[in-house]
Amino acid sequence: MTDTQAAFAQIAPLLEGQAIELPSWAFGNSGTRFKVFGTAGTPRSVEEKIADAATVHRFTGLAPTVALHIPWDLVDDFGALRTFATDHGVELGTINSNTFQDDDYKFGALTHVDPKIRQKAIDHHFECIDVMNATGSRDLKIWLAEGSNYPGQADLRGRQDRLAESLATIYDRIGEEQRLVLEYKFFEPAFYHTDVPDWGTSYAQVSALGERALVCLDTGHHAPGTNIEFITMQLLRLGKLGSFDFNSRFYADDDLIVGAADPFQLFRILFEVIRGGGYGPANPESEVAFMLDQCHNVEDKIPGQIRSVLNVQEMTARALLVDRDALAAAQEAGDVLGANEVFMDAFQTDVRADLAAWREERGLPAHPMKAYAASGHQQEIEAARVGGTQLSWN
Ligand code: AOS
Ligand code: ZN
Ligand code: ZN
Repeated sequence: MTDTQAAFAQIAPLLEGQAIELPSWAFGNSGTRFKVFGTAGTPRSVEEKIADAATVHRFTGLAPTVALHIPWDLVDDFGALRTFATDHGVELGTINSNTFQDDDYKFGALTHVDPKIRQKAIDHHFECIDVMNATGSRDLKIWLAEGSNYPGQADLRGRQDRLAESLATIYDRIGEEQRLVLEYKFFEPAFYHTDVPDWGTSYAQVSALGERALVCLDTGHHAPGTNIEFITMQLLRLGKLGSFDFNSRFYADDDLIVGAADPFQLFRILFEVIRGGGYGPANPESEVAFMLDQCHNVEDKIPGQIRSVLNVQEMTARALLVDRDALAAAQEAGDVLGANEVFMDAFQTDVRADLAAWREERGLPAHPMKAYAASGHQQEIEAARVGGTQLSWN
């Protein structure tokens, strides 16, 4: 046994039960404001999106739940959809609300100056909570596209106060076992100010609500150079990290495959999650949800999602490999380069062969990407899904 194999054997039990939620919209066609390219085999119904998420889970064992977006995934009977998902081996997860595609929300939804429009946006969240009750979902995720484009356009303080009031009304409606997670994003679609631009604002808003209101950290929603692992640490320290929307970015909110742009950043974030007690399988009492929030513009969607969950698993394994005792000793001794070396040793450990063996022991394909390519599944869905209208991410 090599040193790496021995170290991997130690952390292997902690990989058991890792769960990464898939976004239903990742299976739809998506693109930029310039062009949305169609991809053969793209789902034409919510059921086909769920079937695709179930395929990702079948090949990886890592994705037991799928998040829905309302109204994109609106169906008549959510109880039946829940049964459909269970029959395919997955559960329905987080419900995402949508207040960004209605003309009434041009100048805001939960922050709007007009109480009738605010009430309409609140009612939409009530509808999402009804969906959660039918699907058995725990989390209501709120991302708001609200803000302004020009200095002086809006009363920043008034909007923050109205937001607090609207969120309190929504929070009052969620059940004892349910949670509200508030996502922040520093810009887009508004470019001058955003009403929930940063973790501090989200933290202030959810703290005013209560224990079951938490922050959602989307890794693509920060200015370049932001130390996201620091935010991760701080939110865990404050007991307010509810969930991650994982993806990666080079420039803006790119929604690219997690770990693709900066694997080291993903490693650093996951190290802080583990160190802060937020990693579920290692700390069953922890409830930080790992979700993906991605779009696959030019690559096939199922393998895109398989690659994503594997990237998270691989970086989790590497982050678990950090020799915490040696790290603490070096930190306490002021051994700058020694501490850095302990950290980098874990990051630079190649765990791919060990993970392949680990999967095989559990009846999973050793190499899920290769297994999917060889399975013929992509060709099957491309041949079967003709006619009808392919869904796009929104
Ligand atoms: C938007 O930028 C956010 O990341 C949200 O999580 C959003 O709901 C999701 O991207 C689907 O549009
Ligand atoms: Zn997001
Ligand atoms: Zn985003």
